[in-house]
Amino acid sequence: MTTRHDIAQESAMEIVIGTQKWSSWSLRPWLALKRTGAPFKETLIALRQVGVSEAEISQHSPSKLVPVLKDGDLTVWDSLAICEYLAERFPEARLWPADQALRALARSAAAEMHSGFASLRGECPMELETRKSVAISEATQKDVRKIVERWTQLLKRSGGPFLLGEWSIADAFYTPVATRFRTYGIHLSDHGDTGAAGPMPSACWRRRNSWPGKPPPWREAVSAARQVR
Ligand SMILES: N[C@@H](CCC(=O)N[C@@H](CS)C(=O)NCC(=O)O)C(=O)O
Repeated sequence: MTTRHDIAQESAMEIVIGTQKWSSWSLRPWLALKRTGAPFKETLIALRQVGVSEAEISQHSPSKLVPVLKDGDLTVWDSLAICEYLAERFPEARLWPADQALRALARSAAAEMHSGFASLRGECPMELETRKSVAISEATQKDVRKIVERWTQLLKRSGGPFLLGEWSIADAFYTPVATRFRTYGIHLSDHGDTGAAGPMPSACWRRRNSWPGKPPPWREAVSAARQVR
């Protein structure tokens, strides 16, 4: 009998993403998918084009938002749900930490990013190719301080080099944040980072040859995640 899983195995997965320099939600599961090492097709939708993107996204996505993952006849939408699916589908990739306590912390941090930090996200959208200095509001400063606290807590607990030790979905969730700090010239030392937790945030994935094929703008995102402070 052919199972749903067998069908999914037969064809490469497809991830539908938005313009790479802007779509922080797309970047997160894309990094997780890369980390699995599985082959996949990438479908890019140009965002910020009135009327065009919505019609195009609707063809792929029940939520009318990107990212979306297609695996055989299964469509999974929403960045966190996609990452969870990939973690189950590719257990050997260890997208969540093996240790139960670290896994719970990784999930807490990823969920906190997924549902929070609205002021930072609204005021400092991901703009990979841009550099500008902005005066951030008190609410955004609060978000930045909270992120510094979170990274410090996690790095101290895990010992690094990534937030929970080995690279995990939590790192994928904070990589776009690191790019925002660089884009907007936000220095973490102005927001409570004392350096005590070591290099911050290591919210990236350093394996060599991570980027087969055309060099994506997201290479810049990963390099930013190594350098904030
Ligand atoms: N909660 C969703 C948010 C997805 C989202 O807001 N995606 C944006 C792009 S980053 C989008 O599709 N916008 C539609 C548009 O710009 O037309 C997730 O985590 O995947």
